[in-house]
Amino acid sequence: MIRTKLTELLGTEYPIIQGGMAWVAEYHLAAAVSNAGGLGLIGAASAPPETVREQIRKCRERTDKPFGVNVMLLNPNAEEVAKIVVEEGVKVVTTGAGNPAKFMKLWKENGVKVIPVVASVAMAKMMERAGADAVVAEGMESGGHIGSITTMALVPQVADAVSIPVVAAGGIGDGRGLAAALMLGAVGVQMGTRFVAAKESIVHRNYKERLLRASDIDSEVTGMSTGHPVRSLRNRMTKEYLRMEKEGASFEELEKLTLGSLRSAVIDGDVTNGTVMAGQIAGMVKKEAGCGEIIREIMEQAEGLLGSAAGRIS
Ligand code: TUI
Repeated sequence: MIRTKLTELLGTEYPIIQGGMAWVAEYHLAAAVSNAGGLGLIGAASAPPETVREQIRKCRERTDKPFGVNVMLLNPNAEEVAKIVVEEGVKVVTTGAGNPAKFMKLWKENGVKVIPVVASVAMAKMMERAGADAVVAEGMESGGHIGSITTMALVPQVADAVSIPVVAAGGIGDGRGLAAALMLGAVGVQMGTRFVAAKESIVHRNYKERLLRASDIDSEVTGMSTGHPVRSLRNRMTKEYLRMEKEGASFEELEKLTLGSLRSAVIDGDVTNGTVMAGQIAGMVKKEAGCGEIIREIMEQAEGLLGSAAGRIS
């Protein structure tokens, strides 16, 4: 049994949070992860605020366990989503791609646990000062919008810098990753890519199959020049994007290439011209499994490793 400050904070059975992935983290997946004993998240991303409300209600119909909402701060409607989360009585919020300080008062006054995703020590310290309950330290192995430091380097530095619990994310896909994260000073993990391949994940069959046949070196980072680096699986879109970036294309030209491209990959299954966001552990995800099976396997492996490690040293 692995009980940590994270299971205590969230009221979950296991110290595993599902990533708040745009388009992917909808209520079927979130409810499945929560029912399996982790913390499922609805990714508000750029969805219309009322859609987020519906998603929350549908998730609640499917689970009586805790679940949360991820608020993506680049979303112009983030403030409305922030209020909906409170109105709907959601207990946990994670945030991504920005600084959630301006929503902190609203959330804290309404008893919402706030767990910002950060990619640097400076942001982690700022979030602690602003009243965050924990932080997710996300390394650049992650899929989607990323920072520049690896999980291995980031997590212990964040753990040293703050007194609130730290959750590790980026490059974690099995029990070895969870055990290692605990060794780095984290109290749990957030995983995205592994859950994209879950049976309950609604991503298009093409997306799932592309992920399942990906190797370790199949992801690329586009958008380094625009200040919004994004990791996704190599395809015609990433090749074209990187070629244009090398030739000094403008932000607007590059944006045109990826407008609506995540949706077209996740929903329409266009894995050639769409954005197939996935982390560097993509090569480790070899089978589609239910969330219950995924979480049980991770917990058993981590418990075994932590037990045997303790037995190997003196
Ligand atoms: O947010 C994520 N991952 C995401 S968001 C997303 S939607 C999107 N799609 C295309 C382009 C841009 C966004 C897809 N994947 N992860 C959490 C995360 N947050 N990683 C890094 C950060 C971050 C970055 C800067 C957090 C704070 C931050 O602060 C900047 C500032 O000072 O405001």
